[in-house]
Amino acid sequence: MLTLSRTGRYESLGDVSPFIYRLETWLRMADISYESKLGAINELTAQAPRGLIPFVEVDNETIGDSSIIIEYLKAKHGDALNDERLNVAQKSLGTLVKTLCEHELFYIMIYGRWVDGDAESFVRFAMRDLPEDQIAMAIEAAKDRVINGMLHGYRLGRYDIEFVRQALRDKLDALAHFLGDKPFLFDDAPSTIDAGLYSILASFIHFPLPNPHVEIARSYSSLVEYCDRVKADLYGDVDWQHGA
Ligand SMILES: N[C@@H](CCC(=O)N[C@@H](CS)C(=O)NCC(=O)O)C(=O)O
Repeated sequence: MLTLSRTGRYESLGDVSPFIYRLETWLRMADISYESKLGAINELTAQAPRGLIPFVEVDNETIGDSSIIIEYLKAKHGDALNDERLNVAQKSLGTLVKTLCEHELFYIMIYGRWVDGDAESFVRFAMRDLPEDQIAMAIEAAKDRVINGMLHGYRLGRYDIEFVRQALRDKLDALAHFLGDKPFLFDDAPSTIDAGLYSILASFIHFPLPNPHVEIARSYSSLVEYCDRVKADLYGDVDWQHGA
């Protein structure tokens, strides 16, 4: 049995980490069974190969990185989503969409949660198990690591909020264009690219704390329908209010 370490559901959000949610979504799309081990985000990153989540335990090995894990499982179980049906143009678009989702949109999402939104509420929400006397210190430490470290390093943190909001609109315009009115990015069945597309879009659209990025994303009706449909199809068994 494969064990997936997750941070757990948070109201309407699948996981605080869009990369964990990407992998979990892919496992569900591919119908590969798994058991979950829940942990706080800092505990999980401390155990993870490269310090990055997700990681899984499978075949007596610990494997990290959602893409490496998916490739491992495809080699083991076969191409359950039939990614090989895609032609060269579709595969090339898939590479671009994957990069957009895992890099630009990921950092824009971080900016939305930490700079454009209320970072303190987010930290309280994500670290809800932390005792109250440790919260203030955790908030300061997390802000320093994320805003001064990660966002400054990626360069997005050096831009003002309107610049980043427009960057988000540009990315969502492009994704809504390529999705069109199809059920999934390429046709009427999910591919591996849809797992990542869904997980990052849902990280905005299904994010339970309002912030301007969430509002922008929710104004794209086709993207909202896509996220709601994938969630209903794949996560129908989850009790979103109480489910872990
Ligand atoms: N390419 C990796 C990216 C994973 C990643 O960036 N995970 C974030 C959480 S969403 C993380 O572990 N961040 C910890 C850090 O940056 O120190 C994958 O696909 O798994």
